[in-house]
Amino acid sequence: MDRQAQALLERARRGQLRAIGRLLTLLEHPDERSLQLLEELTRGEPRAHVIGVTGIPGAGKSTLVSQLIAEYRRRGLRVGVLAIDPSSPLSEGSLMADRLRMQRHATDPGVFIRSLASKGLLGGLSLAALAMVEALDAFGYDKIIVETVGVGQADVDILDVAHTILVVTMPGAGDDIQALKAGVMEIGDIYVLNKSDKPEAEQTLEFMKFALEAGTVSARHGWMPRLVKTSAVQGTGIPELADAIEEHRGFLEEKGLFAQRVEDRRVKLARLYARSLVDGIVEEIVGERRAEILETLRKSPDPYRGILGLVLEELRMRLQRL
Ligand SMILES: Nc1nc2c(ncn2[C@@H]2O[C@H](COP(=O)(O)OP(=O)(O)OP(=O)(O)O)[C@@H](O)[C@H]2O)c(=O)[nH]1
Ligand SMILES: [Mg+2]
Repeated sequence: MDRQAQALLERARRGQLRAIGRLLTLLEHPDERSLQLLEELTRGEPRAHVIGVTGIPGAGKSTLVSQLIAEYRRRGLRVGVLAIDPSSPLSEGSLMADRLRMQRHATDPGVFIRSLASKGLLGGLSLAALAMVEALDAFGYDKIIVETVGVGQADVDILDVAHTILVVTMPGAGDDIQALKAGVMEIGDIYVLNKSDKPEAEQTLEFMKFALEAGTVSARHGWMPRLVKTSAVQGTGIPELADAIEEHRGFLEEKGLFAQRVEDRRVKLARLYARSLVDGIVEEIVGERRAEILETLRKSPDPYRGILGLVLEELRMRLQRL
């Protein structure tokens, strides 16, 4: 690894937020340098508890995350947050809003917050996010909270490598049954009914209790999903939520699942890395040999087979040189 990266790494290890930020930026793009960094970062024992936060848009996820950060700080823990918005390159606005909502933690050295949008990420969002989780773990953050916007976004498979998944909903709007149908209520370890300060909250809570008890909700590895009600604006239910999260962590550790999920996460990271490298090379080849490809398209009786042969042959050669 070059000197500059080495120096950055040292400062990041000492908890310097700016160094951590710059390091995460290096990890956004899969290349030789980020690969070296990853090797370095994943040498130590993984310790962090990774918490995924998802749920219906506007349910109060970011506000809730901000409250959770405060609760963890009170408990003496360091917190890293990744706010992920896969929806569009136009996400700056909402990301800004998220950051503002969490801004009260901006000057706390025990908290690191990073927004991530798909824009300009060559290797994709999941790859960048997973690499950043490894980094935050290496830098000693006790809790890593990953907030994703929306549910079921195809390219955010970061959620299934989180240790604990929170699904955040809110009262009313008749959205609850929709949410159930959409499978939202199949992935949560903990269901959070936020905005419980609203009058319709009781009814929704009953409905969710029913859904949980009726087994509509599938449990992962025999864990009975918990239901917690919060009001992120009023700050109620937050210690209870943090306790439920700890309970789930205890469950994972007892069953040996805590370490297993770290392994799953690392295997996935390696897979995404490999895929993005191959993708990049294919793009290069198609760009460089465009003339030949067009020629094949015009003249060959089996143009696709021909193009594929051409690309794969070149790919084989370049892979050997890696
Ligand atoms: N009444 C009430 N409003 C809340 C509560 N929590 C959040 N809100 C409000 O709900 C709105 C959305 O909050 P966010 O935290 O941005 O919600 P989000 O789920 O992160 O939104 P997206 O990331 O856009 O999906 C904001 O206006 C919050 O002030 C709550 O507990 N009660
Ligand atoms: Mg949000």
